Amino acid sequence: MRIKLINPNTTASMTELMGEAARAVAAPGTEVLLATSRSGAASIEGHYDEALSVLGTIDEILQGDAADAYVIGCFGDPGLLAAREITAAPVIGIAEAAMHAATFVATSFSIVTTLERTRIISEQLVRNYGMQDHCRRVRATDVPVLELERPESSARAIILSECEEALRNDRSEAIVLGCAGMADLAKYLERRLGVPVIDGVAAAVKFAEAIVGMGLRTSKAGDLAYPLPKPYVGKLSSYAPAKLFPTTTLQSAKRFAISG
Ligand code: 2AL
Repeated sequence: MRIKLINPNTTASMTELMGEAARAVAAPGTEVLLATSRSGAASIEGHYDEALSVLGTIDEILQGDAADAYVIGCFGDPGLLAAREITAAPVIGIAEAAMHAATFVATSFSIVTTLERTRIISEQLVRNYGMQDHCRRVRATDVPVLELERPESSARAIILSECEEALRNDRSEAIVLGCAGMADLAKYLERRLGVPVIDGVAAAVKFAEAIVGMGLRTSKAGDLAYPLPKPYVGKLSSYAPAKLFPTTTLQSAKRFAISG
């Protein structure tokens, strides 16, 4: 099967790092296609970065490369539900995948993320995904996303120390890494900490394989139906659903709107 791993930020070196983590866990029959967003921010560290990243992700999904599933490789899961609307192929976000994976191997976990402002985004996701009973705490390290890339940075030591704090003080039994750019740290941290450390990129790829393997597709019976046809104007006029999807596809969306 073909899984397209989309990095919603525009830093290609981070896509490569995520690709290594993905390919390390992918089954022999899985081809991981890598895509770096062609529009938007170099790193995603806030609501504005997230909102503007969504078009780049949509462009990659509409590329037409016949992927069996898509992974959105940013811990805010930006545009996840919009992405699920525009394709029937499963779309997995790394934050949702990581939190679910954590619950299979531990009763409780802490998320260790980058900046304070992204901590707040992660806390919103914990609530959205109903993980309040499992996630004991989200911890920020104040490490900017692109700092994770610099070999000479102290990011690794800072993250290790924050994970140790989490295990000491949060009553957590596992760590969820709160940034795709931390994918290469999971095994190192696991060895140092002695508890499961979950990288969402790996988790999302394995869940994508499982969902595709079960023959599941995204439901089009509700809010994840294809977008309703209507005019779009201005800079986004080319994103009008009628310009992107065949009439038959859009008719299924209309049917839901009428009966639903
Ligand atoms: C992220 C991430 O995973 N990639 C990115 O650019 N920003 N998330 C985060 N919490 O820092």
